[in-house]
Amino acid sequence: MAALLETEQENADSFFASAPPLQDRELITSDAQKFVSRRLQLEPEDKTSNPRARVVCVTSGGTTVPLERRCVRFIDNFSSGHRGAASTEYFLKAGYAVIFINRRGSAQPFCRSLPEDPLLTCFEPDDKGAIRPTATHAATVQRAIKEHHLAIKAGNLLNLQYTTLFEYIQILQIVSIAMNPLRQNGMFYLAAAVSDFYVPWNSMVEHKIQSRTGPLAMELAQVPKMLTLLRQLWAPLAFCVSFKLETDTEILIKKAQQALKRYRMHAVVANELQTRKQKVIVVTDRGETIVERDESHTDVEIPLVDFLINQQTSYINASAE
Ligand code: 9Z3
Repeated sequence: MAALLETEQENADSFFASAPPLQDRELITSDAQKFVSRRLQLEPEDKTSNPRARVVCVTSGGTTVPLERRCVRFIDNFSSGHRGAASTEYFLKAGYAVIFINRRGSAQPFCRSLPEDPLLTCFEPDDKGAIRPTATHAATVQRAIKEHHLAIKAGNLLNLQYTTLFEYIQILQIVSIAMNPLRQNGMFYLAAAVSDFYVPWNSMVEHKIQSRTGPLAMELAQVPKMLTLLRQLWAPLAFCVSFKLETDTEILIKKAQQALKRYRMHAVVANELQTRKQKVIVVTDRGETIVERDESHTDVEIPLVDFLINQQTSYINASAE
């Protein structure tokens, strides 16, 4: 394990050394630190079973991999951010504070049932030219706006956005280190679809790749496995949940079990691309638990978040013994 950590640390060091500097690094760091200290000061009576003492970092959406420094083209993936946005709502409902690290333009909490172009579809001018929600969408719009502002005003939701893989990893590191003082009351719920391959910044061309030079051959480097660093260095006592996505059901559970061991996760949520909205399998060191949405087709994130909250409670209680 020490050798693995050393290798991952070296890979990560070279990744961070060559990554373009994160814009607003100081602001993100101080926002994350302030958000965590507010929770630490809440001091609920019973810290072990009270979700109001807890903070979850939910990562959501897909990272882009730029192909040029002055980026015209990039590699992207399918993730819509629905899982992360829905889960954020259910964690907030359960009393958690949420740091929502999400891809710019991906699904947002409380806005999931709005149409794709909400501003133009949900609002219309009245006779006097004032803008009002349309009758069809008034209730949904009001709920979304109210719930969002309530969560922000109460200091329960911090929204941090990324686009590239470079931004994502740097923000995750900042947030993890800020969450370390929460100890077992911190949770990581890593639902973002993070690229496995990338073009290192120091080998990336500056300008738009020209098409007249013919077919393009590129070598992509492997993204360092940040889970090892998160678990061992950045926030070693936090409850850590990663996600495993496969399109081949045959290998899904095996890969999730491997991830559980290799990265010392507390739980790995295994999901298959086509059925991810109906069913997931949570792999822990006690075995596999199938979690499905109910007959009324509500979100699978309801039972999933509930299950993981209970797992974290057991983990906190076991650590207190
Ligand atoms: C997931 O598996 C998420 O559940 C989904 C959610 C991305 C499938 P949507 O955003 O979909 O609601 O459309 N996330 C993790 C995927 C991932 O990249 N995992 C890595 C892997 O499988 C491990 S960190 O190797």
